Amino acid sequence: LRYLTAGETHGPQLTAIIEGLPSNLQLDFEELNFQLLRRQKGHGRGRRMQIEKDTANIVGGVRHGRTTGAPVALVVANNDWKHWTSVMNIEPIEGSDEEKRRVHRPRPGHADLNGGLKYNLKDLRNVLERSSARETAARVAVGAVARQLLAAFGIKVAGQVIRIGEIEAPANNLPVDELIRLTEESPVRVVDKETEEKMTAYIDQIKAEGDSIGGIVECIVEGLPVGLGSHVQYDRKLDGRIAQAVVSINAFKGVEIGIGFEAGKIRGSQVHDEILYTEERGYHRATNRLGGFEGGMTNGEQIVVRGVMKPIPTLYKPLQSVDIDTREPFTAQVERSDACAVPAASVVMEHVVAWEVARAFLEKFGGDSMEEIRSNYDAYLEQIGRY
Ligand code: EPS
Repeated sequence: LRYLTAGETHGPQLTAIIEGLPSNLQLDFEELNFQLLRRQKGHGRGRRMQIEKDTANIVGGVRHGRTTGAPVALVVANNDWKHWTSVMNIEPIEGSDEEKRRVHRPRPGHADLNGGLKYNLKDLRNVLERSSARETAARVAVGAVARQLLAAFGIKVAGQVIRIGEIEAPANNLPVDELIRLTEESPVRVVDKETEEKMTAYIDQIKAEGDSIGGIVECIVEGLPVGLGSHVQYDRKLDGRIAQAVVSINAFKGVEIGIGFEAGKIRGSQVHDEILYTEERGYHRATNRLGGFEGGMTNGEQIVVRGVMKPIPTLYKPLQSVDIDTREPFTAQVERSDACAVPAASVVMEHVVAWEVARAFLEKFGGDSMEEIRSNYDAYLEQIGRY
């Protein structure tokens, strides 16, 4: 199972191709678009989100609502494109730098300067158009398909915001369905109402000061069997793959599994989860401090992953940089940005995690049709039950 995305933030559309899906996966298109809508919401987003109404248009690999086993191609249109048809034209255009909206002033914290130097591009727009977090709309669309595959086997994915800047949400241990329902009602994707109020006021304050703010998000996956991923090779360890996927989300700087960095501060006896057995639950753990992983494999407990997002580097408050035409210093001016995209990033993280889990799921139970996967899955559960 693999995918690629293409497309620029102000281009006509984002495009994704998913290769390796089984046939006969029934797709719920409304559910797919609901996931895209979730990513667009959240307190702290900028004006662009009033322009976009993301929907996934499937243009290959699906017939009469079901996958055929062929690559699935999908497209998410950019409504903002109509304002950029000349600037982002595929054909050469005549006009001044101004008219082409050429970018020669790299923004600190963005891909601009590194990408310009690396690809030898003197118009940094060629970098920023692709490095923009707009691309995460395509990743959510792809992850939403993976999520439906997992849902067919009773696997659920939830997300919540744990921290925005100085404001931390109190820990909760809610059942996954409850967590999904409650976070959905919150503009900052937290359960606790008092925290929600503090966070929204805090984001407003940051925005009023022309600044931006990051945070920490958590993703939970429930309903997984033991043994997705493997201890035998570095690139088959599922926790490692999830870590890569999470840090690859725009602006993410770190990842934790279970208690994560806390594990470096306390003793082994306080970290490891004791093994229990009952007729009803089979083998399981007394606690889940290791976030569902031992030896790079799922252990049957919930996967718990956290990611940290830095503040969006596009600031109304200018930072010092150097013009690539003159090599003279300047202070960057910005027209449009999000003050905080942590709630949206929480949705993105759910989907990149869902993707990695689905990939490992298909490696374990792989088959060309949903029916074949189902029988492999059932046989494995039976084998585990007998163990
Ligand atoms: C982004 C900057 C903003 C965001 C954009 C990501 O867009 P613009 O430069 O057009 O104002 O709105 O996010 C999205 C379009 C999206 O769909 O999430 C950036 O620089 O990363």
